[in-house]
Amino acid sequence: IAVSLSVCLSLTLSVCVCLVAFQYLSLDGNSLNTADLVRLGKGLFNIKLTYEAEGKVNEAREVIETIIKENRGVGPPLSVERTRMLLALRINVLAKGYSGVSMETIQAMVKAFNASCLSWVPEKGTVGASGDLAPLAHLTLGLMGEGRMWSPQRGWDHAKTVLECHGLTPLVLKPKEGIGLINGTQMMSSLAAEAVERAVGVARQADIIAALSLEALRGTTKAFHSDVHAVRPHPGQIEVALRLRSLLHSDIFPSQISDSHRTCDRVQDAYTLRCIPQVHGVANDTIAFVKSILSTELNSATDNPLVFAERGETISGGNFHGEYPAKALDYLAIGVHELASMSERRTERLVNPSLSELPAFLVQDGGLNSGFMIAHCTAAALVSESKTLCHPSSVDSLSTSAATEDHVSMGGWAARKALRVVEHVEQVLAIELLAACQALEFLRPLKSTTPLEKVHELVRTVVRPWDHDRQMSPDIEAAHTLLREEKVWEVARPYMDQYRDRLGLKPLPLDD
Ligand SMILES: *[C@@H]1O[C@H](CO)[C@@H](O)[C@H](O)[C@H]1NC(C)=O
Ligand SMILES: *[C@@H]1O[C@H](CO)[C@@H](O)[C@H](O)[C@H]1NC(C)=O
Ligand SMILES: CC(=O)N[C@H]1CO[C@H](CO)[C@@H](O)[C@@H]1O
Repeated sequence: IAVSLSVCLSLTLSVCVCLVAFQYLSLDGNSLNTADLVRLGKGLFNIKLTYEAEGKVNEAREVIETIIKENRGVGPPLSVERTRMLLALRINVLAKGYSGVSMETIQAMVKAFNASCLSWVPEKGTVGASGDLAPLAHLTLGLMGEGRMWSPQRGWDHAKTVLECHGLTPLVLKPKEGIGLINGTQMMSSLAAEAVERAVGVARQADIIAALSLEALRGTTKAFHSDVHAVRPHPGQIEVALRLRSLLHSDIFPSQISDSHRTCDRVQDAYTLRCIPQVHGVANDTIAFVKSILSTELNSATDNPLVFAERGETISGGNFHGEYPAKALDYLAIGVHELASMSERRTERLVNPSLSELPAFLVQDGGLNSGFMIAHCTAAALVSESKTLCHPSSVDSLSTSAATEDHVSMGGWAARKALRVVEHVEQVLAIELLAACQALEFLRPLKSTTPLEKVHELVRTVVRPWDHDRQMSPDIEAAHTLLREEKVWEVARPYMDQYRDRLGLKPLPLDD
């Protein structure tokens, strides 16, 4: 049984003098999830192979060919965090025990991970068919003491020097071990893990930001009534509507703003307000679907040939084909992009006086100040770029390797562009967050609900109100950081839970 991926609380002294005590995650090739992979990427944990994994790996050691130094890399290297994720994921897959790589080799990889010695891996250059060959080859090259490597103590240096500094010896590949180390989908899957975890974070904060805008635009909460959603019960839609009810005017959290326009004659808001549960809801469900594909992929043997030790047999199959993660990444981009598409329209409503009945571009002295005009343009430009990036890359395929690999997934590009789309979504929502907070201040002295006022307060700890024009990019960056660190979610969450509690509903699920 695989209960192995538990965070062990024991602190262990690492072999390397540069490191102190570290918590570790156990890898066995079966139970890694996207959230833990991201944590490994951040360097929060060491890796320990489980006892069972060690056994399986040892049994499987046999076959396979050495090819390595082909494929010089193109373009910039992967970031430190992403390289760590790639290495961790590769170890996880080898730990499954179907690749025939020797125990010594895997342990050398774990040691390098523990010491944060990371190979130079090019970001580009995988078609994602026969696995992420080029990136994984570079990952291996560094471990062999060739090319460049990074560690916190040495920075970038010759791989050999970096390894030596940490008391590690360069990996010497056993006969036929090369393929076992480089065939597989770990490059696209580790980028996918980062993309999906960031998508989770931004999607739930998008609900909060949308609620702020709705409040600033004096929208109605009628469309979020539970009866409406009960008759179209997609899980994401139900969930988002409930989140909105818990943030907006209610007996539990009354809003003076909402109360002040109770008698106004508007019965229907624009779709980017009224249809938040429907559109944000499907983004939520798409993310959940992609996550489930990835959790299978992260724990799959995707190399080739596979070594079935029990039967003493190797089989050459096609598990290195990246179509699964590639398709999932394309869906992810398409799903989360819509959050930005909605957000940009709401920002337009906030800055446009004929729609908001607030000062033009959310600034007093409009003649002298351009206010949020440029910020809105930025949001529009990002949304437009994402529309191009959302063209699915996995519908493309080019024949490589003299027509043996005559269908490829293009998953590497799917991964990189999904990440870019997620980043754009974060930035566009950061802009909406600033605009909504600014808009709320024109409605003073009226106050919004407690949870939304707390979000406003949080934003004001890092960004001042916009009274005269100044450079806006530091503000956008500060708001983006709040979202990346999930501060907006953290500040609102206790109130959302309080609301659920009062209604006898289960609290929000804990993060995994
Ligand atoms: C990596 O670190 C963990 C915990 O610090 C330790 O248990 C494990 O043995 C280390 N692995 C190697 C190969 O040094
Ligand atoms: C590993 O990747 C290659 C393509 O580069 C693929 O064709 C092959 O089936 C895999 N295994 C071996 C042993 O080449
Ligand atoms: C990824 C994500 O946030 N998924 C959520 C979607 O909605 C369901 C409720 O139906 C939550 O349980 C998920 O966590």
